[in-house]
Amino acid sequence: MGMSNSNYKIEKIIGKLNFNKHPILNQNYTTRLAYVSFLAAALRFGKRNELQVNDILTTYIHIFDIKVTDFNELLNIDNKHGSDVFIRILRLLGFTDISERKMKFNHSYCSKLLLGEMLLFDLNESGDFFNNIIVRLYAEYFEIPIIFVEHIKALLIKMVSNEDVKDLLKLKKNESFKYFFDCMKDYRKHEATDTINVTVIATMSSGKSTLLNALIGKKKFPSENKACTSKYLEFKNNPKLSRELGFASGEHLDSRWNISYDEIRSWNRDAEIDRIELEGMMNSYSMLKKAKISFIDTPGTNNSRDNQHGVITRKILHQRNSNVILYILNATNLAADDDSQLLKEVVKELGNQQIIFLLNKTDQMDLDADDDITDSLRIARAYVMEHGVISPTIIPISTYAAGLFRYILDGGSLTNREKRDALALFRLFQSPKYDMNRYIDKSLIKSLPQSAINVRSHKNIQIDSELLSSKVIYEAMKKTGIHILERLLLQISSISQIGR
Ligand SMILES: Nc1nc2c(ncn2[C@@H]2O[C@H](COP(=O)(O)OP(=O)(O)O)[C@@H](O)[C@H]2O)c(=O)[nH]1
Ligand SMILES: [Mg+2]
Repeated sequence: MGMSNSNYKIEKIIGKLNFNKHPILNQNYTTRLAYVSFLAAALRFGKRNELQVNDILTTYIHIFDIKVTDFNELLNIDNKHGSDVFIRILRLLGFTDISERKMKFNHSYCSKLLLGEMLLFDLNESGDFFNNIIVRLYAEYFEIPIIFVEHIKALLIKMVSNEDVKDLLKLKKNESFKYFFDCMKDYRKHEATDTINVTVIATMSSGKSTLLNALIGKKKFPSENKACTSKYLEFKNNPKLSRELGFASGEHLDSRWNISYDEIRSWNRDAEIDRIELEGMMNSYSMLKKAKISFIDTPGTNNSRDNQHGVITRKILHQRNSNVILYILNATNLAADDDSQLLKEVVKELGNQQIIFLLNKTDQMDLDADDDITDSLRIARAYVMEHGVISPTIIPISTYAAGLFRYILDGGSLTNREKRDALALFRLFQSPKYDMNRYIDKSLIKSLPQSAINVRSHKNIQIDSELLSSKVIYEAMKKTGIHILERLLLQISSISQIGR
């Protein structure tokens, strides 16, 4: 059973709730295990597919600190035998005197909370419940009166539709639901704060996805040569979220509480998905990691085989929703026809959006031979100004090097090819000529916020046969241009936050 439009929005709310303060965390191990086991039984009989169920349970097991072996044993119980399942769960948990334990569980704080949690997972946007058989049997088995079940349902509906339930929560019988309410409140507060929207625009293969990955400091945006992105893809930074959420929409709806890069890639290839939203934490070395900031990748406009790309990009441009547009110019191929066409469209739709130009792939320039960044910047500047941009900010950058250095710092894994490239780029950026800071207006650099990240406690990191100190990698990262960009973005985000 898949997701439908009627529960996609609810799915998003539940997915974003922070379960790190779950009241069950104060209970002993057996109770926590019992709680997850009952929840697992309900989820497996609910509206979610197996992947989604396993994904949700992984989160609970992790947060509740449950041993995977214990949990697997419980999962082997099949659900076909109705309420028998509860007896088996209790027995497996070592409750020999079942009826006594049943009474205890029934009168505990947990049983009602659990019922509420099972119902929450069962709720549809229209205020209906999926009518999960396990939830019904659970209420029967633990002798929870129908009236109380209905009462909880009504309370949950009110909570998710943001109605005032403060008075209801004062009632003793509802006290366990205060936790849901607090989670929901935190979620709403986070959603209500303004976000800085950063949109990346450039022609195909200029390094849009590579840049976004470098800024986030994690591999999130697929950079694929063949199936290049033809979707709206957004990453929202959420510093409080310890999981990585993914939501796909279009003909095919899907969601994950812990999304993997492989899953993002397969969504990206899925023709029935046209929008992917990711939410999680940025790299721990990022200066923007505490900002409410969101990054949007666009497919560009110049794919002759797929004009859908142009449609999506123009739509985003036309909405003028971005605070900042990052426009990537290719240092090795400046002022191509395609680019000129795209830049014209961007300038036309700029409005109040701030634009920052990036001269990318500077690592591919041979600065020991004839290439010269100062020259390229001059040409780029003239080119951009010809298109009507007055005094443009252009930052030379190597997004590929920046990304690799940041993944290494954050303990991310690299492919063999990336390791090889990282070592070569690391050597390249030792040369002062490749320090991008040299090519940027000194007064601009001085006006930017300083790095608050302190790499005092540096560690040694092994890459192939070489051992490098994190401090040295951090210094190399600063030369790639990414650091200037993030400082600039931090400045913009703090100014627009003050302005509100
Ligand atoms: N050497 C080098 N390669 C880069 C850089 N940025 C991107 N690339 C490569 O250019 C190709 C296209 O990058 P991608 O991010 O997928 O471009 P997009 O189509 O604009 O999203 C990939 O092979 C990247 O590895 C860079 O700064 N230096
Ligand atoms: Mg791309």
